[in-house]
Amino acid sequence: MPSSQQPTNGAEPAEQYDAIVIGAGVSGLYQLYRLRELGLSVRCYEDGSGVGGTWYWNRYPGCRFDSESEAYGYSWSEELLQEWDWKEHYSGQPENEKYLNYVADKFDLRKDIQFNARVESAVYNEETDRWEIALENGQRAQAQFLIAAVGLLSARYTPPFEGIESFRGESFHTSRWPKEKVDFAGKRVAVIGTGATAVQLIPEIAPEVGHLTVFQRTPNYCAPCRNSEVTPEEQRQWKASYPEIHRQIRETTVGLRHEFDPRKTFDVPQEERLAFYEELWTKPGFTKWLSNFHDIMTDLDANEDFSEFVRNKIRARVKDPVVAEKLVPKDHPFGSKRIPLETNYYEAYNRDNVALVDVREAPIESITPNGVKTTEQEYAFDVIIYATGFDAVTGALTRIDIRGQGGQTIKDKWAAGPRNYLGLQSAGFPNFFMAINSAFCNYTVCAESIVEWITDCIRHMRDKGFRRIAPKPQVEDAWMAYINKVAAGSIFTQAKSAWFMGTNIPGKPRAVLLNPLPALAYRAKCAEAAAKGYADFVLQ
Ligand code: NA7
Repeated sequence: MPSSQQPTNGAEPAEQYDAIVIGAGVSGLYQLYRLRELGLSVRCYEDGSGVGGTWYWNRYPGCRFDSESEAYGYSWSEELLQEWDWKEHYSGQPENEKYLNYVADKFDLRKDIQFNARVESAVYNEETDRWEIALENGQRAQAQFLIAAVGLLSARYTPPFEGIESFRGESFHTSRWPKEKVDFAGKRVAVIGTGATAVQLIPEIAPEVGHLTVFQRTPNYCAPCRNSEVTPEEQRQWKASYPEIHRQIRETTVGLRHEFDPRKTFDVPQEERLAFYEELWTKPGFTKWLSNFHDIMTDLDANEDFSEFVRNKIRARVKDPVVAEKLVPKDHPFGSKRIPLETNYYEAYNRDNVALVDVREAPIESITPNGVKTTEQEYAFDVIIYATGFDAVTGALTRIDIRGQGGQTIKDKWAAGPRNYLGLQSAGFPNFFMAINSAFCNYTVCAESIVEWITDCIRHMRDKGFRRIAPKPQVEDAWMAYINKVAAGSIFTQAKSAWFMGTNIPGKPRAVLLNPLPALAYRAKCAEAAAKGYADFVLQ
């Protein structure tokens, strides 16, 4: 049980814990489990009314994994692995939310989670070495350790269109989708955005709506998902080979069951290359990206060879050549923005009730009481869906008033882009950890290793009697320089607008938000930092 500290101003006493975890998604649930296992008193605060994080909030039609289901589930409980049956190879949101609820129940995690609890501020008290947390409802709590498991894509972004509040119909952001089914029958619907979310949503609702208008700014290279049901035999095979599956995904570049081909694109003769591309294209999931020639991520000419292959695949699927050309990406290399996986996405544009508006030709000027007004015309709608993405990685942190030593806020410190060491801690913010998987890596496998690193670090501090830990500023500077150098050598930095670089949000500083290191190399750096006795950190 937590203890309480009596305030002097008559307010409710602040609850006392060893550790506070913000967020009950994939990382937060596991962090809670591991810290509790360590014997700490832990409180988890979750904004939603249930567990699941991404899989709680993003309940729009068509939402599903882009990772293989058997590679996404937690790897740390053999019992859980044996009990859970994935129904589809790329499991849908309802199942994913069910899975995380199952985990919460199985490990009795709910008793330490407070739902509908949004953390407003977190202030480090240098005298007590404790974090003082305030929730939006006025409740307060204190803990030695604060772990933000707030997700890398959780701070939703809605463009500040003029007149947005005036719209008389219904409007939704895809990441705050209602729990009740939205009735689209016969309605005039707008979707703004064509990222991974919209690409999953559009083909699901197109047959249901009266008319759908898609407002596209940047077309993407969308690749077929090729989802299918898991057969009993596949299920049996997975359950018999999880240790092997997990060994494999811990060794691949991005923690999935794909690995880049060691050959260089132009070392392979053209005919053989095309046959290889065709073969990749028939395979499910990210195979076309992550089992491709390795130099497509570093060599622009190699990348262009495959980009053109994908463009032709798009052209072949869209009947109207004018629409097809609008859907073909030409201003960024394949993989410099997240590759959406799709099922019947391009075919949606062959329907009579679906229209595409290129907002680069005619930008959206405003939202009106009736609909959307571009520089060319006004469109009337009953429903507007904002599939406009997230203030990725940093947004969920800078929206909380987090203050470290000397009262410095994370927002001020990161005004020109995030500054951290290993993505785990930021100098000047002792005992504050970020359990956010911003590595270019399958969510769960990397999230688990991050949670385990934080847990080991806290164990080390308690064993050795340290009260605070924070990275040395010069180590943080060197890490940031290193990450930027690695990113500069990849195609990550090439897209005009991508959440990888924060360039999807007007005014957000352009910075490397997604760690460009291969997952194995990133985890090795984290392990090395611990193995040298946390020498890169100030321990007091
Ligand atoms: P994304 O991938 O950031 O996509 C957001 C979309 O919204 C994208 O097409 C944007 O165009 C578009 N957008 C943003 N602002 C505007 C304005 N002002 N006008 C028109 N269109 C706009 O978010 P998602 O939710 O699809 O996916 C996020 C991640 O979730 C995904 O990568 C997966 O990892 C899971 P842009 O491309 O910026 O030109």
